[in-house]
Amino acid sequence: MHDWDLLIHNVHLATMEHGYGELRDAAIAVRHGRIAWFGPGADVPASAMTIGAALIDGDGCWLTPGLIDCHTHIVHAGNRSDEFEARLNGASYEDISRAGGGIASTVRATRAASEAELLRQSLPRVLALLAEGVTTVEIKSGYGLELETEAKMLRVARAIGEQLPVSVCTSFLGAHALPPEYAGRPDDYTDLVCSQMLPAIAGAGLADAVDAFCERIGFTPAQTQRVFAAAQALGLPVKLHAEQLSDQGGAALVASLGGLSADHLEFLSDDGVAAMARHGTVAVLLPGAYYFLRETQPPPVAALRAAGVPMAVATDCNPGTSPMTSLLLAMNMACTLWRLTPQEALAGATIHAARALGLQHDRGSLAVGKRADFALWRIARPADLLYAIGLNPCAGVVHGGVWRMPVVSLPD
Ligand code: DI6
Ligand code: FE
Repeated sequence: MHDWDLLIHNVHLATMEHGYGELRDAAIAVRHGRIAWFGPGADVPASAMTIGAALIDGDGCWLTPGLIDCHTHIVHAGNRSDEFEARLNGASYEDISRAGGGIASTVRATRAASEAELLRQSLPRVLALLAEGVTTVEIKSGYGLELETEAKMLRVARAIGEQLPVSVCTSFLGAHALPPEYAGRPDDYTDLVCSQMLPAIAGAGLADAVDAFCERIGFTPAQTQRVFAAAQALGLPVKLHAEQLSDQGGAALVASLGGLSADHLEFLSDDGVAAMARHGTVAVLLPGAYYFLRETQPPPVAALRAAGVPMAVATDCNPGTSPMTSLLLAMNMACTLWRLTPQEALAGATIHAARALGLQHDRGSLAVGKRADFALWRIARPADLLYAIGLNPCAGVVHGGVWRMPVVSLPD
């Protein structure tokens, strides 16, 4: 009768539909990698407990949708701990960048690394995310700034999704910074991104979306708009690093184009909030970079909330401004630094993070028909996930209907 493949019983569910969507003493069933049924444990037919389905006793754990880290630069070579140390010993940002440091040093290292080496260096960071219940991760390019290395980064991102139990969404971020070869010629580099890099990346199926860094030290709104026009002509959705260091009107730009998300947003204006609300653009909040850079201007969380803009939370894992591989820590920071409620922060790493990737119909909450991506937690209540710092209560993960223990080791 019930041809379920997997039944997890003796769990409390946080469906993340309508707040936490708490359902205590429940069970959830999977068929063909999708949620087939969930409900009170008492409603599970006795036959389902004895035939067919693999049965997992959740032992009173909480079960949430698998976590989604919707903004990372997790594929890169090398790190910048030398600069971290130099700055704490008194060097200025200028000293470091005159010495060829900053983003340029990651670009050099990433260009120099072989594809296998880039994968080898990136996998442990992804494993750290997976240990905390992440089942979907977005990965950007942007440390190549020329076609070959941008493509290499995105191939490595795809390989991560093939080698580890995680779904990977890729974003082409060719317009991340000006490569040294194009110093002083940002419009020429923008032309290259639009007319050569983007078509080649899209043609190879390497990008699920296109991102850019709209900032005084990045690309102007006009240049960003050209990149987006090229992306949309190729049928790719757009998203933007917007208003991280100054208000460039980037959020309103990406919103007006029907983009998926505007990310960072510390300097977002009231007009930007209104534009995002009007177009249903997700605000992706990245407290790791704010913390690491010791920024003082928080994003306008109260205004975003009042306007009904969905807020996601992500790690922004990158070597320069957020060397962080803990989504639980990012969620805690969003609560502590920016006053998200625990329920908002958990929604930010599940249902709203799914929306930021255009996947809200497929994952991000517990609903019949959605992907069976779950995290099991040994906690007493959902707020425990947001409250504890450095404790990992993940007791198990289901990815695409397949159960595993939270810790995964490196592939051979
Ligand atoms: N914003 C950031 O914070 C990072 N990229 C971006 O667009 C910085 C990347 C780096 O410094 O390596
Ligand atoms: Fe970023």
